Amino acid sequence: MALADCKMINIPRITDPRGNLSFIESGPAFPFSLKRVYYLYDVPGGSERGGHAHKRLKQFLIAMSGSFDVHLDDGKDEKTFHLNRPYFGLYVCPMTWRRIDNFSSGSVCMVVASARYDEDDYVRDYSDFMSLRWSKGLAPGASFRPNSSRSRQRVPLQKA
Ligand code: T46
Repeated sequence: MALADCKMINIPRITDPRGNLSFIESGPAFPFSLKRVYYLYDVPGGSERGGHAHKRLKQFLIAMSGSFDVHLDDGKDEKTFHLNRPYFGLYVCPMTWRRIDNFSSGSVCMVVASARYDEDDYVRDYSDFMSLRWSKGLAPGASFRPNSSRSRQRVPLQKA
């Protein structure tokens, strides 16, 4: 459960002169079985969403329309993904702190999730997140140390 496990996944795309079609289904190519879908829309310019982690929830974020940035942090490293195509999704694994900002006008962020809504699954305080990350079994990799230097990476824009 480190940042390296969070990654962009291609969504199948059936191109058609009538309009393209993409689909997501549970199966070997998808990292979890789907239980819930929700979406953020009508997001005012300058808004920030997220600012929390999930203990167990697995999520897949897709820019259905427009674009936004997803900043992920596993307590050691940070990575920013720019989502701007409905045929790429970002898999966010459990115990990853996320912030979403830089929403373009009219953007829609759809989230496919592995479980129903459960407030107990949220970690909404960053220091609680770090404490949990340090507790046995949740540290992101054997080399994870409190004072080790953090890496910051910006993942390049997705091409059309
Ligand atoms: C995440 C980002 C991308 C529900 O009642 N049911 C739901 O399924 C969800 C997702 C939320 N809610 C309620 C809980 C809060 O009273 O909706 C309210 C707003 O939720 P929150 O402040 O958590 O919204 P975001 O945009 O900060 O975070 C949401 C998801 O909660 C989170 O899982 O990763 O979108």
